[in-house]
Amino acid sequence: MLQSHVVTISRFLVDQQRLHPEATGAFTGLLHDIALAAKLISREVTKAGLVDILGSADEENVHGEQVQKLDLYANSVVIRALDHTGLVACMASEESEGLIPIPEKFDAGEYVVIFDPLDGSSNIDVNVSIGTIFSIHRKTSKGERGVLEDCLQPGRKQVAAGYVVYGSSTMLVYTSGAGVHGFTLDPSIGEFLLSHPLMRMPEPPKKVYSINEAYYRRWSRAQQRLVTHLKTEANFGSRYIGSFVADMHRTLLQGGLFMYPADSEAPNGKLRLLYEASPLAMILEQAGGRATDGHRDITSIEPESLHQRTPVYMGSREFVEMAHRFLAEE
Ligand code: FDP
Repeated sequence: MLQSHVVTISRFLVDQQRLHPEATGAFTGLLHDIALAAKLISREVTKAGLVDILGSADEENVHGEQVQKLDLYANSVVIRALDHTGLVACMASEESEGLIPIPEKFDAGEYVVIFDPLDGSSNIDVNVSIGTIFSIHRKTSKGERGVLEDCLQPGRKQVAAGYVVYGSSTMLVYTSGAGVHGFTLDPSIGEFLLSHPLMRMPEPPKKVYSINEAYYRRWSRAQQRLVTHLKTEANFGSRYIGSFVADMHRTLLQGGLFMYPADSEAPNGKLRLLYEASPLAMILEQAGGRATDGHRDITSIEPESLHQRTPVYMGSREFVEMAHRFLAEE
C-alpha cells in the first residue's frame, strides 16, 4: 500500500522550487536531468557483472590512469542527459581533458556542471561501491556560452553539489544550500524516494579515521604523528574503502575523519579539487562538518586549472580541527 509520506525526488524538487517564487524552474529541471543520468548509470552498474562491459577500454584518462568502459559510458550518459536541455552553459568532466562545450545546435543556459562520472573506478571489477559526483555553478562570463573561467570558481560559489553512490542501494545526496537531502532509488518503480531529509553529521561522531595507510612512509612527520595519535591515545577505529564517494557517504552518516594528504610522491594529494573535493566539501559543510586541505577550507580555494588536485581532510568538525593542530607543527 502506498504510504502517504512517500516523496519522490520530482515532488521534492517542485516543492523546493515553490519556496523560491523567483525561480524559473531551470534549476529544478537540471537536477531532474542529473537524477535521470544517475538512474541510467545505476542500471548499467548493477548489470556490470552480467554484460561484457567490464575491463579496461585500453585507454588512459588525462591523469594517466586506465579508463574502464563503464567510466566512458557514465561520462557520455551525463553529457547526453544535459547538453540539449538549454539549461547548461558548459560542462567539465574528470574524464575529459578540456571544457565540454554545448553543441552549437543546442541552446546554452546559465548553469555550469562539473562532474566525475564514475569515481572509484578501480573498484568496478570487484563489486565495491562507486559513485558519480556533481558540482553546479552559475555562469559568470558575459558571452552566450560558458568558458573556462566559468568552471574555475571556488567551491563557496557552488549553487548546488551532490553525489550518487552505487552501493547496496543507489542513493542520490544533494544540497542546494538549504540542507542536505538523500534519496534512495527504488529500482522496482525507477524512482528516487526521499529517505534522508535534512541530513546532519552525528554528534558525537563515530571515532573512525579513513586513509590509505600504506603510504605512511611518504607522509610528513606531522601526518605520521596525527595517524599514530588517532590509533593510540585517541582510540579511533579505521575504515578505508578506497572509493571516495563511499568513504565520504559513511563519514557523512556516521562521522569520522577522511584524509587523502599530500605526500612525497603526490605533493597535492590525489583527489581533484573541482570534481571531487569541492562538491563533497559543500555537502559536508551543509551537514555541519568541515572540509579543508589541512590548513584552509576547500571551498575557499581559488582553482587555477580544471584538473588541479588538493590534499583533503574531511569529516566531523572537531576531528578536522584536531588534524589542523598536528599539521600546524610541520
Ligand atoms: P580510483 O583511483 O579508484 O578512481 O580519485 C579516485 C579514487 O579512486 C578515489 O575514489 C579514492 O578515494 C582514491 O582514488 C583511492 O586512491 P588510493 O588507491 O591511492 O588510496
